[in-house]
Formats: sequence, structure tokens, C-alpha cells
Amino acid sequence: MTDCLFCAIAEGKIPSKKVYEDDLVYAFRDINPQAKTHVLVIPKTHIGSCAEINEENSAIVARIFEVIPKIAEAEGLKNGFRVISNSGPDACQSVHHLHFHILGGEQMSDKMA
Ligand code: DGP
Repeated sequence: MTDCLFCAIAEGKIPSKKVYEDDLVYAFRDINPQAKTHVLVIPKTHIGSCAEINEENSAIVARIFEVIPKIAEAEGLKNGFRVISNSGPDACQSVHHLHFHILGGEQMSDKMA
């Protein structure tokens, strides 16, 4: 998709701090970390948000969830981590390319909203 920030990051057109990459998935450090460890995991192909996951693109989402524990282990998140995906305006989604935040490395609040 043109004019999509995370498509440009996945394509290497905009620099990022890469954490993981395979044929379907790219992961990088959030520019504005909300926890000691804050990694974003995205599909390389454009999916707008969780609201756009369907039977045609869900295999890549499954791949993302296979990758997340590998990243958590590599990042040393032995004591746990949180995975969040904001979808749509009520959830304050700011980048309209599906992404999963991995947050950890410290004790987090028990409040999710
Ligand atoms: P959300 O609010 O859930 O849509 O999260 C978008 C996240 O993307 C937010 O935590 C900040 C991050 N972000 C925005 N622009 C950039 C960027 O150019 N580079 C990196 N690494 N992260 C970005």
C-alpha cells in the first residue's frame, strides 16, 4: 500500500531497529517505548488492523503469533510480557497497518484500559 509508514519500514525505505525478520513478518523497536522492552511485530503485506483479519490473510497472523514467543525469548522476557493490538479510533490506533506491541522487561499495571 502506498503512503503506509509500516509498509515503508518493512520494505527498508524508512530505517528502523530490526529485531526479527522472515518472509512474512518484520519486527522492530517502537520509536516511543512504553516499557523497558517494546517491540512491534507487523506483517510485511498490508493489513489495516485486526478488523481486517480474515480467512485469506489469517495465515500471516498465525505466523506472527509463532514469532512472538521467539522474540520474547530472545529479548529475555522470562518473567512475562504483554501483547496488544489497537484497532480503530476507540482503541487509539495511530498507524493503520496491523501491528502487535510486545511489552515487557518490567512489572506492568494490572489495568489494560
Ligand atoms: P498504535 O498507537 O497502536 O497504532 O501504535 C503505533 C506505534 O508505532 C506507536 O507506539 C509508535 C510507533 N511508531 C510510530 N511511528 C514510528 C516510526 O516511524 N518508527 C518506529 N519504530 N515506531 C513508530
